[in-house]
Amino acid sequence: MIRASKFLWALNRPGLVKEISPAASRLQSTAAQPAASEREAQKAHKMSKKVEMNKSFVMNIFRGAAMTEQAIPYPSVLSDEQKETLEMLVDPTEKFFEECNDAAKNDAMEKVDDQTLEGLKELGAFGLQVPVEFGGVGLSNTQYARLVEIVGSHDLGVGITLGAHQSIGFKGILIAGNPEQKAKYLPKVASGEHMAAFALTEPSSGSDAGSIRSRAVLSEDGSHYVLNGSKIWISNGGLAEVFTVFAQTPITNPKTGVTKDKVTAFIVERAFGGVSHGLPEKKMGIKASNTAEVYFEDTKIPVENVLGGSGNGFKVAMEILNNGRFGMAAALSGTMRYSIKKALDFATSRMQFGQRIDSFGTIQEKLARMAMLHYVTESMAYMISSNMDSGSKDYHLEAAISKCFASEAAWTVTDEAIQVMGGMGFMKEAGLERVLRDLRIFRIFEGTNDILRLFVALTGEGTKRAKRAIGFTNGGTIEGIHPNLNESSLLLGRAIEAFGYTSEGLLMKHGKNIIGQQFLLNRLANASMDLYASLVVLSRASRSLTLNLSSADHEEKIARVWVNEASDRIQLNLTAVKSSVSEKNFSDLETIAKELCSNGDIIAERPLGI
Ligand code: MYA
Repeated sequence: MIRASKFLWALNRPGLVKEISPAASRLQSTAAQPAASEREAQKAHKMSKKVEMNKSFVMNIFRGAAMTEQAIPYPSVLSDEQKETLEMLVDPTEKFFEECNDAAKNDAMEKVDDQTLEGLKELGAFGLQVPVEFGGVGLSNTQYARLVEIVGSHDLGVGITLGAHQSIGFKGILIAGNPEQKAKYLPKVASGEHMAAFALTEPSSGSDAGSIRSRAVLSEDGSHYVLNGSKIWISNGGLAEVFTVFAQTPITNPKTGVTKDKVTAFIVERAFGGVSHGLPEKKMGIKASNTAEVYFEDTKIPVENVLGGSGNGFKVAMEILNNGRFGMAAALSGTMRYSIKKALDFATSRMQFGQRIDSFGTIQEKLARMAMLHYVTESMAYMISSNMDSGSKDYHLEAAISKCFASEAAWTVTDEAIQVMGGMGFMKEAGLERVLRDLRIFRIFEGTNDILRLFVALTGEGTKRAKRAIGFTNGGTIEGIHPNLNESSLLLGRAIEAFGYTSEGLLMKHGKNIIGQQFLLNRLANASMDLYASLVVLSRASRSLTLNLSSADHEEKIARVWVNEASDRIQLNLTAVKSSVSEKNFSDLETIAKELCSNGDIIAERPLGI
C-alpha cells in the first residue's frame, strides 16, 4: 500500500498541528520562537518559495490555486528545425505502417513480423529519443509523441514492443545513466541490435512496487553484485538482451551503521549469464508483443552497472515510469483517431429507416463525445510533452492523469465506434475488435489507473495550503483564456476554488487518516482529472481562436461542452466527499464488499428461490 511517509508533512502544516498532534503543538508554543509578525513573514516567504518551486497545475489546485504557467498559453516548443525534422519522419512512418505492417497478421501470429521489426530498425524507430551521438534520432518528447501517435493508430502490439524497449526498457540509461553507461549501451539499443526490457514486477509485487523480493548482494571483493529473483509479465522479456532490473540490496547507513534492504536499479545483460525466460504469455490483447517471465539465477552484475546509485532504485523506477506515461496518451490519441474515422466512415454511409444514420441524434451524440474525448487526450499529451521539453520537473501528476484519462477514453471511444457500427463493428474484418482487446491492458499496466488516482490524490493532499489566490482575474475567470470562452473560464475558476476548499476540508476532518479514505480519494482524483482536462481544452481552444485556425469554431464548441459537463461532474464528486448520504453509502458499500469476501460468493438468494 501507499506508505505514510509523505504524510509526515501534515504534522508541520499550520492549522492542522493542533488536531493531529497536540504534543507537536505544545512544543511549538514553548520553544524559542521568532516574534509573530516575523514568523508570518518567514511563513509567507517559505510559501512563496514553495509556489515558485512547484509549477504543476494539478498539485496547486489542491490548495485552491490556479497555477497555469505550464498550461496557458498552450505550450508550443518545437523550433522550425525540429518541425522540419518531424515533417521528414511523419510521412515515411505512416507509409511504413500502411504498406509494410499487417496488424491483424501480427495479432494472429502472436509476434511482430520479422520484416516489420527489420523495417522499424532501418527507420530508426528503436532509438527515437537517443541522442544522435549515440546513434539515435535525437527526438524531443514532442517529436516522439507525434510519431508514437502514428504507431498507436496502426498497431498497439508493435507500439508496446517499441514502447517497452525505449519508453521504459532503456529510458533509465537515458535519464539516470552515467556517460560510460550511455556510451556502452545506447548505440546498440538505438539501432535495435539489442532489445531492452524493464523488469520491476514480481509474483508478489505488482502495484506495491517497493515490496519486490529479488535480491542482489555485493561480492566480497566489491567488484560485482550477485542477483537472484524472478520477474513476471515483462514486456519484451523473451527478446531482450538488456534489462533494467530492480532488486533489493543491503545498504548501510554511514551515520547509524544500520543495514537495511533498499531497492537498487541495475543494467543487466543477458550475456552476464544466469538469465532465462519463460514461454510467451497467452494474452487477451497486444498479442503481437512478447510478454514473459524472466529469471535471474546467480547473475553476476559488475558494480559499474548500478543505475542511478545504490539504494536509489525505487526513485529511478518512478522517474522512468513518470517520464514514459505521456507516451501512452500520445499513442492512444492515434488509436482514437483510427476508431473515430472508422465510425465516421460507417455512420456517413449506412442507411437505416430511409436515412443516413449520422442524421440521428443518438449517433450524433456518440460521435461528438468521441471527438471530445480525443480532443482532451491529444491536448494533454502535447501539453505534457511540451512541458517536459521545456525542462519542467513538475509534470508527474499531469502525466499520471493523462495515462488514466487516455486509457479510459480510448476504451470508451473504441467501444462506442463498435456500437455505431452495430453488428459490423463486432466482426473481425471491421478492424475494431483487435483494437478493443489491445486497449484493455492500458488501464492496468504502467501503474493501474486505480493506483495512479490514489497517487494523484495523496500527492496533491500533501501540498501546503496558500491563503492567496493565484491565476484568477478579478472577475474570477482564469487568466489567459480567450474571451469567447469567458463563461467556461469562470466555471473552471469556481471549480478550482471549490476543489481547494473541499480538499482542505477533507484534510481537516481526517488528518493523516486521509490515507485510508480511498472512497473519498478516488472522487477527489476524478475531480482533479476533470479540472486538468478542462484547463487543457480551454487553453488549446484559446490558442486556436487566437491564431484563427480553421478549426477554431469547432474547437470552441468542444471546449464549451466539455467544461460545462466537467463542471457538473466536479460538483457531484465534491458533494460526494462531503455529504452524509454518500458517507453512509460508502460505509454500506464497504460492508457489502466485506460480506461478499467473507462468503466467497454472491450472498443474495435467487429471486424466485429456484
Ligand atoms: S511496468 C510496471 C509498472 N508498475 C507500476 O507502475 C507500479 C505502481 N506502483 C507505484 O508506482 C508505487 O509503488 C506507488 C508508491 C505510487 C504505489 N514519482 O511511500 P510511497 C516517492 C516520484 O508513497 P509506496 C509496466 O507495467 C514518494 O514521494 N516519486 O511509496 C510495463 C516517496 O518519496 P520520499 C514518487 O507506498 C508496461 C517515495 O517514493 C512517485 O511504496 C509496459 C515512497 O513513496 C512517483 N510517481 O508506493 C508499457 N511515487 O521517500 C509499455 C512515489 O522522498 C509502454 N514516489 O518521501 C508503452 C508506452 C507507450 C506506447 C508507445 C508506442 C505506441
